[in-house]
Amino acid sequence: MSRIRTRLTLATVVSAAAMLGVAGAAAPAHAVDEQWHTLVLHEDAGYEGSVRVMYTVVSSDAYDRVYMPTSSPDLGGFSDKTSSLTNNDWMAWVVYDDKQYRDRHYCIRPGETVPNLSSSKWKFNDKISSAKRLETASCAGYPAFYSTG
Ligand SMILES: [Ca+2]
Repeated sequence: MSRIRTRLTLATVVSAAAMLGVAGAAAPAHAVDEQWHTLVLHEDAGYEGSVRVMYTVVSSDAYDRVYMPTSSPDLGGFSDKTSSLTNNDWMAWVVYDDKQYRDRHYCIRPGETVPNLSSSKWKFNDKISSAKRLETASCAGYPAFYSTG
């Protein structure tokens, strides 16, 4: 498991938020830019609406935060809400219709984005209830949103 040491300043937080257009999103006010290097679930198509970022803070103080991208077997209040997603992580992720990594699922590789899950290709809008981080950048046999070409 990778551990990422981060250092933030107010300037980097503000610029990252401005770049990502998340000033009004559900992310915590003290969100750090580096946390976006993980899987990001968006409530609306086109990467709009509130977001759920898949990470756990390992430790933090006023200036430093150590976090790890982290799987979730139950998205709780964000379950059945995701309409678009972005994988900013270095590893692939698998998103599942049911909690506990069950039922229909798709894999998203590092750098890939899915702008609208209601596409007839997947019919996966408002379905995702759990998300698992793989230990590879490839989809390793899981069905993927996109073919590798
Ligand atoms: Ca579901």
